[in-house]
Amino acid sequence: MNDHADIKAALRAMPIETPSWAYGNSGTRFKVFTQPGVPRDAYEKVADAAMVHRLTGAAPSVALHIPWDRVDDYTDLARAAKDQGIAIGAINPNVFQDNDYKLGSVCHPDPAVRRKALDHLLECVDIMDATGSTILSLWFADGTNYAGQDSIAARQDRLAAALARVYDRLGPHQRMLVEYKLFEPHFYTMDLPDWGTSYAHCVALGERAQVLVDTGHHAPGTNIEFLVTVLRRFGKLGGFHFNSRNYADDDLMVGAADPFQLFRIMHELVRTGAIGAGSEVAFMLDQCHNLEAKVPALIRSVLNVQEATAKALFVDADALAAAQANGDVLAAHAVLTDAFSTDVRPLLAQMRTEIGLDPDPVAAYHASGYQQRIEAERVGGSQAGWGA
Ligand code: PSV
Ligand code: MN
Ligand code: MN
Repeated sequence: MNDHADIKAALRAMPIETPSWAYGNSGTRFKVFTQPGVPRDAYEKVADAAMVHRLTGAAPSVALHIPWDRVDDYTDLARAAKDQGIAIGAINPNVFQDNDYKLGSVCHPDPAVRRKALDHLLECVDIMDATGSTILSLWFADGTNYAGQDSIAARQDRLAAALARVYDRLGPHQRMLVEYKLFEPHFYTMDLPDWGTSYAHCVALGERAQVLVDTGHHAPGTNIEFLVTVLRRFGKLGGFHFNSRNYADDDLMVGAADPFQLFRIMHELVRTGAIGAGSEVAFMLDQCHNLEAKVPALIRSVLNVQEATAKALFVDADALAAAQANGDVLAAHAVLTDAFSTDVRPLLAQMRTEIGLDPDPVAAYHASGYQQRIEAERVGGSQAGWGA
């Protein structure tokens, strides 16, 4: 009997990174509802991320956001992570929360502000060196609100110049992932609004600059699996920030709003060889858990990614190729929907049992007493940084 050893092996070789900021309090511009037990500092965020990894076996690193996760000694933080079985993942600079950045950061019209932003980006590469991180995740809130507010062309030049300075500072084992976002916080132009602009800057920089696709950062109706496939074709898909959206940058749990879209993305990744050992595509979550408890929400998110990926691995590639070659539209589509309709949960449960994990990580979390312990031990948890 086929026990799908190949599918389980591919999933076991697929790390999914959780973001430190998803463990902290977060909210909307209207209200932050604080939760008991949330981490008070970066060490406690690392501890929660390690718990997610212990239960899922699939989340071996945690992304940091600087300065939200500022510590005195980053080497020590990396050691603490390692002691708990995880590593420090992507370093995310923050060049959007100072008053100085009202008109932008690296695209700001004032060279002094651009310099300040650049210095922070370079400091983040120092933090990569200290923590062993290999990915610098760049998201810029830069943009304008009104036609004529600033020169679009000059801002592109300033952006290119800053990116080049940071790129030159990277070590040979480090890469830079450049994120884009359609709108918000600016509403007339964003300086990196779409994958085309990110792609063009990354091409100009060199092979260690790649595009970061945040699934929540597109116009409604954008075909994300299409752009993912094109980026893969040119070696420019660096990674993902997974989350799901109904309206805009909702940052809900990945796979919640549209699991079929997640499956379609994963299917293109399977087809382009981005799933399994040796993949250069970084799978990261970028979410905010405003209503739901954070650690189990992150566990659920990891499982959602695994489920979508397992279904994509179930696609009968030979049958699909045959149907496509025959121009059999319905048959080709049915190959995909058959795979999407497969209940992969028993296989994933079996995979977990085989590696000594509880088959149901969410239930295992609730049974572990961890939530009760952090609620008792941590008083005055910190805010993720959003929605103050
Ligand atoms: C802001 O839109 C954002 O959600 C971006 O996706 C970044 O990756 C994230 O915040 C962390 O800065
Ligand atoms: Mn993001
Ligand atoms: Mn976002």
